[in-house]
Amino acid sequence: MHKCMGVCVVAVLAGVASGQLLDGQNIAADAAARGMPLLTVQDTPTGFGNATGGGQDSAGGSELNAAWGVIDGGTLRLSMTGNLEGNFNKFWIFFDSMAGGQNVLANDNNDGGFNEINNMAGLTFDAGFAPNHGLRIEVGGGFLGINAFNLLDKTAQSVWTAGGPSDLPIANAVGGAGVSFGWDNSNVLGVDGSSAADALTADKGWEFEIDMAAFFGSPSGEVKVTAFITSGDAGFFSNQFLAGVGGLGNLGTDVRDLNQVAGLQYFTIVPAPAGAALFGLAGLCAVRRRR
Ligand SMILES: [Ca+2]
Ligand SMILES: [Ca+2]
Repeated sequence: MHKCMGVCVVAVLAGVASGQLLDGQNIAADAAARGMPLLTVQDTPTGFGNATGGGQDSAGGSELNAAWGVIDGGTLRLSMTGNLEGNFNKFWIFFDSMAGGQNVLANDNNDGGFNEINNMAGLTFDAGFAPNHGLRIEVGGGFLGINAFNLLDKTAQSVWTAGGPSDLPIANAVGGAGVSFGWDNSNVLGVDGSSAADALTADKGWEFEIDMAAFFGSPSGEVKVTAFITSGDAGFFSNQFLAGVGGLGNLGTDVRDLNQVAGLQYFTIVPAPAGAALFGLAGLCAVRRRR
């Protein structure tokens, strides 16, 4: 009976947590409550500037600090801490979740914006990573946009648009392509321009819940992810990648093959263990109660 009580308490807490807002805040705690393990931590000081003002325009810099994720039934949960400078620099998230895809980015993709993605043509991902879909995120004066793109049929659609930094933070947004999210762009913690030691102090950024059937067209057993920030035209690469580039400076215009960067610049999101599923725990609790 005492064992059962422990399980019941966990199930109840998890049930409360699953109803929390997607607000881009308290990311580590919310990830823990949602059963999302920490998957990768930034190992590289930001070469794109360290924002210190706390405004939603992330004035002065961009960075990616850490990522958490889990596949919960047909939902891909992905949270990342960091901030994106409000100067139309681009935040790219690429997903490898199914057969096919582009280990080397083609030159005729459609990102739903001005096709800046094609300024990355020839970018070679690590062996074993061939993305099939992605997200393109930007914010600047008077505009904020998140687009979903499909590298298999080379189409794109809008997830969300808004008027710029003044419309942030955004909480519990239900956008196109099956993407729900929260975004708080005011992080001032985490890495800075000289050290990555404090990466895990950042607690604001992005929380995504992606309906895998709607986004990918086909649910998958696991999803590999790479996330990174570029210049506005995507012709210049920062050094803010998840997984990290091991302390390198901005990759700039020269590095076009991530096999030449030590380690893997992607991380893998896997399904929640069956016994840890929220409703599974609740069910176990109910069964034990009846005994
Ligand atoms: Ca920082
Ligand atoms: Ca590599």
